[in-house]
Amino acid sequence: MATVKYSVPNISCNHCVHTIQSELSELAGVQAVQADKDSRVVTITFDQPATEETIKRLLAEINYPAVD
Ligand SMILES: [Cu+2]
Repeated sequence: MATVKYSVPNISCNHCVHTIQSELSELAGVQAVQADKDSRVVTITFDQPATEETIKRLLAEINYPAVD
């Protein structure tokens, strides 16, 4: 199990937070997702088969690309 934090500058409102949390939660292996509107940071706890790569790919696909 790993936890990562990504800066996601496109987060602008609670709708963004909801979208990110619901989309990422459906990715196999993701255990927990916390998106913060004020800091624009997404914290994700995950296990296999999810990887940083699949998480980042999904974020990019839904128009919330992560910045390292
Ligand atoms: Cu929004």
